Amino acid sequence: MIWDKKIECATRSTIHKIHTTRLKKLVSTLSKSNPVYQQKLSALGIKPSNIKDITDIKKLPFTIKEDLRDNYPFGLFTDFDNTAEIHVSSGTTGNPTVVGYTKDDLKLWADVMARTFALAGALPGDMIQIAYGYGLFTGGLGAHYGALEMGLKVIPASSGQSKRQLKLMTDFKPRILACTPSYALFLLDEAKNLGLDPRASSWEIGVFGAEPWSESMRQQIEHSWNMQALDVYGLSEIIGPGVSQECPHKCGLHLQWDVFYPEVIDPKTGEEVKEGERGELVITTLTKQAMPLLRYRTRDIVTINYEKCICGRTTPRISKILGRTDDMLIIRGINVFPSQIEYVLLKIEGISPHYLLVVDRKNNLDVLEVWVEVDERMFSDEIKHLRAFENKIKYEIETVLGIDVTVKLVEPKTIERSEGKAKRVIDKRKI
Ligand code: DLL
Repeated sequence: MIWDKKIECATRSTIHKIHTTRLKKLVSTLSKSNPVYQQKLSALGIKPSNIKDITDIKKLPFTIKEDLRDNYPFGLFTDFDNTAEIHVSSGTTGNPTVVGYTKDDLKLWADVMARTFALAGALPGDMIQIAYGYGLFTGGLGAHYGALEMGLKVIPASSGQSKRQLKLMTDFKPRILACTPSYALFLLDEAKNLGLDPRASSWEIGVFGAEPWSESMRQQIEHSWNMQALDVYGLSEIIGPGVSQECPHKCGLHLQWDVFYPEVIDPKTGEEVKEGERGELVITTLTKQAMPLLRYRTRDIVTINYEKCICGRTTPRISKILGRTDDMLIIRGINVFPSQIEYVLLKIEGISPHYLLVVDRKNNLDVLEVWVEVDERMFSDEIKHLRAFENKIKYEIETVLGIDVTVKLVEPKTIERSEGKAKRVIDKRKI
């Protein structure tokens, strides 16, 4: 399947029926096959027979990232026996967030990613360079499955190795580039260093996402590379990339709502906001099997628009991500929670519980510096011991985060104390 006109251009009443049938089935499955959901539903006195219409979704409990953490690793799975693939993304403390797919889920992923590429203007037979990371991150493989489904020619370049990326582009002439927007900008500097003319590149379409980016970044990418830069949004818990994607009209990201039912709520009250108002995006996966999620609170702030788009699709469109309701940072496309770093630091002896994360963007690449205050006893140690200590902390943090960090040990009482909520992050990036 390339794109699904019947679904993507369906009338409201058709979609309403699909939503209702699917929600009923989902609630029935959850109440039969998952103890965590059984408990959540029975705490609210909800039985599957109470669900008569999709609007009844409001009666159902939310699911949050902490539910995944508390039931690590597979407690939220409903069909572990038929699980075929497992990915992880960042958790808030020691353990990562685990997500799983049955073979049918992988087919769903391929389908929604094929719709994604079609939205961006890709045509079967086009060549795509996928420079999202392959592996546990959902970016690379999700894009890969969708590209195969659509009949694209795939270059599975994965992330990094910029010179090689540019050589692949120059020699093979792919029409589409899929990577984080900051990497598209980073490649620009590399191209200039190599004496290439970026405006002459073969890339015509960019499918860029996994991190926030502004209109000014879009303009810079489009102008410098002479290409269309389109936004793709998704999150591992829901499926990975493939939740929503801009079409070339660039008036919001079309959300695949026949399978990912959206609500936009006031994060404080949990009530739905009016159409067009900012709120937290909540998604229910209506058809996933291995690990479906009920009313999952994404923590991403958006607005939503249900009007038909100029492109003809009737799928609702979310705005670009306008912020987060928590303190998650995205550094080089990787989600980082300050609490993950705190968790590591608190287990190391010789440091005080005061730290500061300084994030910056140098040559279009995110860098993270972790300032750690050592205690008095440690501070009086020899310099060589301090270096070894710095390396130990660096190693521990990098093992959990999966990205390079610089650790800077600072003297006791250097990091500013706050009377209110401690300030743990200085983000100097101008996105
Ligand atoms: O980033 C999935 C993905 C891969 C999306 C490739 C697009 C392209 P996670 O690692 O679980 O999954 O991170 C999900 O990243 O909740 C957002 O806060 C943020 N995010 C993802 N796409 C965008 C975007 C993938 N286009 C988290 N704009 C989400 C802003 C984004 N933020």
